[in-house]
Amino acid sequence: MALSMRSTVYILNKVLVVGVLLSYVASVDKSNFKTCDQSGFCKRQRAYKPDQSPYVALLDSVQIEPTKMKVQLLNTQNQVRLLLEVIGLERNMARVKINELNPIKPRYEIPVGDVLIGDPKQDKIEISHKDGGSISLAFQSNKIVLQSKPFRIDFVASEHPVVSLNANGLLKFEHLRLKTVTQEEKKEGDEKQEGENQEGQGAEERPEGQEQAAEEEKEPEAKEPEEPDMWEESFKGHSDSKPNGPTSVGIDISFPGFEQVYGIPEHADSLALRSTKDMDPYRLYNLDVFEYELDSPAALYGAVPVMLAHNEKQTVGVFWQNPSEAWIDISHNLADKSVLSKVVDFVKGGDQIPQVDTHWFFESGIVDIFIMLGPGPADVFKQYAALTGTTPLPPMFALAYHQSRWNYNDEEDVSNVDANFDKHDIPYDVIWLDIEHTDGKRYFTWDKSKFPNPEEMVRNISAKGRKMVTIVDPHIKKDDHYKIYKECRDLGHFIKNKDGNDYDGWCWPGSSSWPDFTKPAIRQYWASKFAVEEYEGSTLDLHTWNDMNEPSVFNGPEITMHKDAKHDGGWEHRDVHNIYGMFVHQATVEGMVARTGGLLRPFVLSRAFFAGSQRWGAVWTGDNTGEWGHLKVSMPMILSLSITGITFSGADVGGFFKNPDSELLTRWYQAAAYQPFFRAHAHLDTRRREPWLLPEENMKVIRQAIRERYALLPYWYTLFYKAEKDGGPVMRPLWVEFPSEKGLFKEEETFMIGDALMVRPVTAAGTQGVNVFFPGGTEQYWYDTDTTERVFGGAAHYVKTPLDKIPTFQRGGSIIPKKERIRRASNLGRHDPYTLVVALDRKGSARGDLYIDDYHTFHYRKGDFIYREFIFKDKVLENKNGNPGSTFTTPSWLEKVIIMGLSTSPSAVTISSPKSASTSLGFTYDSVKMILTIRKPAVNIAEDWTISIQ
Ligand code: NBV
Repeated sequence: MALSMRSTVYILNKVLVVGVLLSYVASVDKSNFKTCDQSGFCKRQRAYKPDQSPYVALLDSVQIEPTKMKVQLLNTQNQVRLLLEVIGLERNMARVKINELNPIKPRYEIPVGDVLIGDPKQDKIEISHKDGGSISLAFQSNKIVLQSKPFRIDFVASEHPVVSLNANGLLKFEHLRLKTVTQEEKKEGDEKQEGENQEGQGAEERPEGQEQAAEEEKEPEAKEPEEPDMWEESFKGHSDSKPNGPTSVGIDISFPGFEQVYGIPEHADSLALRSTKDMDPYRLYNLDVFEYELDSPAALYGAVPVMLAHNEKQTVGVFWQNPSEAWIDISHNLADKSVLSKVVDFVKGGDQIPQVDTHWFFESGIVDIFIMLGPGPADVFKQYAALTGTTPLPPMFALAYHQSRWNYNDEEDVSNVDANFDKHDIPYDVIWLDIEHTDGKRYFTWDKSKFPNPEEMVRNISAKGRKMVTIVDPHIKKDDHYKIYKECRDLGHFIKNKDGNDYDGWCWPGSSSWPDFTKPAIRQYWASKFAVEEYEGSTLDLHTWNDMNEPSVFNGPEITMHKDAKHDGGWEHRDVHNIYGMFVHQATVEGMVARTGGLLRPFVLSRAFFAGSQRWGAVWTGDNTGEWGHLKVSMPMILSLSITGITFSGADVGGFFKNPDSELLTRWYQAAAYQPFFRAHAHLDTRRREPWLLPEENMKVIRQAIRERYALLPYWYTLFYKAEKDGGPVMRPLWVEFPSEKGLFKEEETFMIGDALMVRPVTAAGTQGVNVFFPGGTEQYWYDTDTTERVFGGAAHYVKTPLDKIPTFQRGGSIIPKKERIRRASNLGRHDPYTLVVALDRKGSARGDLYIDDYHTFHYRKGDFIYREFIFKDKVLENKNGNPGSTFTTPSWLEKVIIMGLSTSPSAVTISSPKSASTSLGFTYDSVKMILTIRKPAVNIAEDWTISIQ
């Protein structure tokens, strides 16, 4: 009997999904992903090595405006002219844009507001010198030197050249051109065109409204050498039609005086980026890579085209705003000082300086590079934050522990897992439901056989102060009975294929289409679906997880969308690929905010990301594996994200694939308790691994690690509050805190949480102890947070690591606020008392701060929060108000003060405040450990008081 169309589709669907599942069992199938050699533009750009750049800056074309210089660049080989704009920006930044002077049609630029939070504030630039071959511009205390022939630009900060563009002459701008058509192609084309005209669609659609302009501005066509894959290329049976031909843009960016560069996530690789001389370049192309490889420059789920360079004296950064596919080559070299003599007079030192040379190439768009001149790491973070924004303070529960797996099967499973946390006295805040909770992977729906009463289930969870998260992916099942599908189809909300029909691909639900999130109206549509009335079974305690938003397309080229698919405005998917996932995240967050009328802070986790994703919340490092190497790489991966603005990130605890043994899982919990986003998650096929399923010893250690995370939540929360203000990372590489210590520049196993806590998680099996280097020089004290033992900086020390040990050290000179009463969920401890842990420095001083608000609303933006500053000096601890205008109050009081490093036994401890006279406090002093514990000061944490030690 012949199968009906519907059942054939169903079977095909199943086969494909099973196929995909099976492929997850083996490690990455590299053949699914392009090497540079298999990518037309990468190959062309990487091979480009002219003796000398053919570009000349035409100095007689210079136009100078108060904040901007415009000059034409001539490619002396093909006579095509480009327009260079150099723009001075406030806060030690500059912007360099290069586009075609007369493109035959516009090239893609991201609308202001999507990545840039606004038009960056421009600042004065002035010509300070001009001769026949160069122009120098002064801005703030910096200098920009443009040399004409060959064209290059150098940025000089504090008399040092720090960033150079085109110093290696690799600018290669593939201008838009018309295809030279052979007679045969013409005939084929005419026939095709005829067919399309009948359907009323043009294959080579231009961005709307641009046709006329393009006609008028046509440049005389330059004869360019044609290469086979310029107008069409194929990969594994997928052909990419490339109607615009070659459109890539590349240039070299050098960092004179630097030995290390960082950033350009996401790669499963080291924090300090490696030379790519003997491998492929680092690639930025949002991809769903199963069982990704370690120590690899291969692309992963997200892309942030931001690179930092750091040396003992200076930190700089570059951000290339372009969401098309990119590859970046890196080499560590020595540069002749003489080359830079035009730029700056070097007075002392040898003839050569270290230099990192990088070479960037994007598939389309323009050159739009922001140069951030620091001078310190914190300045670069602020500069980048001024461009692309910061992470809004998450609701408190988001910083607590999350329990996930693919899948918690039904309501009973959820309720058992929830109850087991209580039974085993392990706190947790959020339980997650993966794709199986839906009705056939139709997002915003429930599988009613497993989840008959979703709203009640969510309410049962939230009654305990906890939250739930459900997954909502952007692939929409093609099913006429599925509301979201029907609406999107009827409203024309789907991305189109190259022929203008709704793009169609395979994903979890089978045949699917993808809403065009690049269009604001479609984001609004999507956002409206999160309204509680729209999303059946949801409550305000249900939050969201966006997965597969690279987008992942099982049967697409490289498991993603065809590059010739069409977006709003006629742009190709090629132009916007890396930003698509961020728009999904944004639309979801906007929906979560809108459903509460702007009252409650949202929480949305996304797998794909781009520059600016930090504004929408958390990301994670995708489908890692339950192996030690993956635990280890989570540190550099999160650090790379942190320093490029993405503050709130984490890795699946335990590893997504495979079954970690108890030791690995335990060590993973310990590490992740000190990473910003803390969630256990696992593949459908893995054994259950909730903490109580482990041997008792491991369970206890995991419980302890999670409880320690909860105790430190006031510190994490304060750090996130500050990160929203200044864009600084919460989890930081050591060099960020100790910028002049060269020995730390490659360190990635030990890191800082804020400026007060140093952590060195165990990341190898059977580790009996680790050597930890303590930075800050011999003047710097550190205190082991378990033993309170004091360690001197400037040396490495061996720290024993029995299973229950997480090497964690508080920096002398800091004060950390904690809550030592651990509740079942963070929200239940909102009004609990605080403990202050004071770690004295060599002078007997310390400082710290504490941020408090209602944990979940946006009221803090109106000033409804408490910010206290704690200063310990001359044996007096003072609590000062850092937000005097606020009327926000808390019943929380001060339960305990622990002072580490106090060398003399006190005779008395008293507390006084403007409101009450001095009273004595009880205390104990341990003269061996030099620890003073002051018990029950019992004053409100948010009042002015001083504690004095006599
Ligand atoms: O939705 C299923 C999984 C999810 O659990 C995981 O966290 C994502 O990264 N998802 C990927 C799709 C399939 C993975 C094999």
